[in-house]
Amino acid sequence: MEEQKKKRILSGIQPTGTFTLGNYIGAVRNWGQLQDEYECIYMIANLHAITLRQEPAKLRQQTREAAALLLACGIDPAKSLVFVQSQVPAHTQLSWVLSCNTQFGELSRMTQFKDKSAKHADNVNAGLFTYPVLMAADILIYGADLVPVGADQKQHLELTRNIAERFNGVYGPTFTVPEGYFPKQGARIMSLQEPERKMSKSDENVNAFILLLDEPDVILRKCKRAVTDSDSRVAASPDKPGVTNLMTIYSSMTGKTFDEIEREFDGRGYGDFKIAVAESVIAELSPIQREYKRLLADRAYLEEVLKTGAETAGRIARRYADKVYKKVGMLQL
Ligand code: AQP
Repeated sequence: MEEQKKKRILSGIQPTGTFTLGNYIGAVRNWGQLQDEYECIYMIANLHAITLRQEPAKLRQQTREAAALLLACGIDPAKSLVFVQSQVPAHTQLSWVLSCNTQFGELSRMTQFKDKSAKHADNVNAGLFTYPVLMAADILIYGADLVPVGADQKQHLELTRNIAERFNGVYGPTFTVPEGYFPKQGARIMSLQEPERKMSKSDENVNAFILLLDEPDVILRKCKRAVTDSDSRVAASPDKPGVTNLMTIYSSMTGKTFDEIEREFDGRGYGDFKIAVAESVIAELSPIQREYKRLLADRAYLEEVLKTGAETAGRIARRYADKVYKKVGMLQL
């Protein structure tokens, strides 16, 4: 019997800082679990990162660290393609053609642009505006079937689909129109200080997030300081966003349901609960941190993984970019 071709999944993460527990629970942890079922392509999105001002030396270091962290979190370069976005120039080449097939009005409607330009009013650059076009290129250039997206990226994926369909309509079938992939587990983790906002690695308040490389005492301190609610009952509810967020974290770490957690902490108050949350996070992150340190010390290996990844990704991407350039009438060399 003919073996069915695996579907191709593409996802990326920006090297804008050490990954948070939110990045891990919402994205990276799931990525490792997809490797056997799908053909996975994981990109460190350093070109996207410079839509906000970055310190060059720090960005380089964070890019290496992001690679080491992805591998430490279980992404196996023998199974998945791992590479750095800027090392595959075809992404930006395709991005230009796609931007000529994207309307100004469409980009103006993107809520992430509105949010980020309000937050960084001193640097509303054109890259921030055209970010979703580069994201469309990242996806379409691999013919990805599926793209894992959180709520905040849904609109960008919809735009990618529109661009692909429009291009296919004008130039003939070229791009696979990707679908969203919604993982079974993949909760949205909120800030520990302002639980109505998502946990973000670029949050100015360091107590708002747990980083994957935080030491145990730091994790314990941040959990203890996490904002909770006025009563002391461990129970999930929309009017208890702080406790609900901690329960989501605890549930993601231990596999326990909300009901089980409520029973476990019945009558025990927040103090015990916060310590248990911290301990569960420490237990999950300790082996990742050990593996991360080992990998980061082996720079030759990391560079080899990224080089091989960029070469393989580059071959796939080049083929798509050539096809597109030919279709839109560029002279071939
Ligand atoms: N709080 C979160 N809960 C669940 N999933 C999350 N992701 C991010 N924050 C949470 C998911 O992580 C993946 C990679 O995200 P990214 O680094 O490319 O960009 P982001 O979503 O903007 O993440 P941050 O941490 O908030 O970065 P900064 O602060 O630099 O903007 C995505 O799949 C995302 O859904």
